Amino acid sequence: MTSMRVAMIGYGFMGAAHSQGWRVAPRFFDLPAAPEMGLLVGRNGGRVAAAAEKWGWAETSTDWRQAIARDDIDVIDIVTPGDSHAEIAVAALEAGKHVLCEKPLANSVAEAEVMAAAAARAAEHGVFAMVGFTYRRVPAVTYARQLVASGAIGDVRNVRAEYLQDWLVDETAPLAWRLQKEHAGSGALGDIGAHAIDLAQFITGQRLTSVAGTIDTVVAERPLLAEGSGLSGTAGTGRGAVTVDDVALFSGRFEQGALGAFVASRMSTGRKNALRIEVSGSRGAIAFDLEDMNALSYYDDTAPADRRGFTKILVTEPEHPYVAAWWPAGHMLGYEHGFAHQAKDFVEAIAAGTQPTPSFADGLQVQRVLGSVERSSEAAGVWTAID
Ligand code: SOE
Repeated sequence: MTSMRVAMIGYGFMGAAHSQGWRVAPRFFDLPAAPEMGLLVGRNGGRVAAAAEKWGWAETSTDWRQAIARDDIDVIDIVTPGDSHAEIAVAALEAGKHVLCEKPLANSVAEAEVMAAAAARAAEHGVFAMVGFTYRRVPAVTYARQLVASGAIGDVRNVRAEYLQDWLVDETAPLAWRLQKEHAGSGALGDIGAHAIDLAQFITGQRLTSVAGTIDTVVAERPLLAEGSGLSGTAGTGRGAVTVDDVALFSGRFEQGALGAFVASRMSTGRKNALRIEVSGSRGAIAFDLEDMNALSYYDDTAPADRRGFTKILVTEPEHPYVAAWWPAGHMLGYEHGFAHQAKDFVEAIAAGTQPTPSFADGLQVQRVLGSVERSSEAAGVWTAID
C-alpha cells in the first residue's frame, strides 16, 4: 500500500483533534493509502516537540516553508489561526501538496477567493484541497442529509440552525486569539456560525442566497492573555479590546425559497457545544443536537395522526454512515470520530484522484455568507445578497 505522508502546521486544540483523526482512521477503516504522521510544525521548538511526542508525530520543524519544500511530504494539514491559512495553503498547493485546511477557510472573502483560485489551478494537476467542516462527518448528520435527499421530509419549508457555547459568559476570560479580528477574522460568526451555515446547506442540499442579520460584542474589553491558547488560558496584566462579535443572529433565504433562522453565540449560558439544527419539511422534519450526537430525531408527518411524534433514532447501527467500522450497534461515538471520518474521506478521495468535499470553493461560499452577514449588520440588518 502506498503511504501518504502528512505535515501538520499548528498544534493547538484542533491539532490534537486532527492528530487523533490521522492516527485512528487507518486503524479502523480499510484505506487505499496509509496516512503517516510525518512532521509537526510550530513556531516554538520546545512546545512543538512536546506535542509531537504526545500525539505521535515522527519529526518536528519550526518552519512551515521547509515542510512544504520537502519531497517526502504529500499532504499539508493547516490547523493554525485563520490569519495564516491563505499564505500556507496557497504556497502548499503551488508546491504540489494536497491541503486540508481548518474552517473557516480564511479571515476574509478576498483571502478565500485567492485560496479557491489556487485550489482550482492545483486540481487541474491532480492536487486537491479540502476545508475541514468536520461535523458533516458525524454519522447522524450524514444520515440526516441522506434522509432529506431521499424525500423523507418532503420539500424543505423552514430551517433553524444554531451553534451555542458559553465560554465567554465569564467577563474575566482572557483575550485569546479567537477574540482578535486580526487573527480570527470574526468571532462567534466565523468560528461557530460557519459550522451552522455549512451544516444547514449540507443537510438541505441547498445554498443560501441572501441574509439579514446583526452581530454584537457583549463584553468589549478583556484581560490580556498570559498563557494558553484557543478557548482558555490565564489572564495577565493589562486589558485589551475584543474586536470580534460574541453573538451573531441572522435570517437566511435558501435557493429553493425556504427561510432559515441562525444563531451563533458564545454567550449562551449553560450551552457548552450545542450545534443544533431542525429542518421542517412538507412531509416531516429532522432535528439534531451535537450535545446528543449519536441521535437524530425524525418526525414523519405521513404517519397515522395518533402515532405521530418525533422519533429518536440512535444512529449507531452498522447500516448508518461510518458506523460499521467502529463498535457493535449501540456503542456510542464521540467528538473525535468526526476527525477520523474526515481523514478517511480525504485519503480516499486523494487516492482516487478526485476532489474531496467540502472543497475550497465550498469554503469560499461559506465565507461569502459570513461576509454578507457582516455587511448586513453594518447596514442595520438589511437583506444582503450573497455575491
Ligand atoms: C471553538 O469555538 C471551537 O473549538 C471551534 O473553533 C471549533 O470549530 C468547534 O468544533 C468547537 O468549538
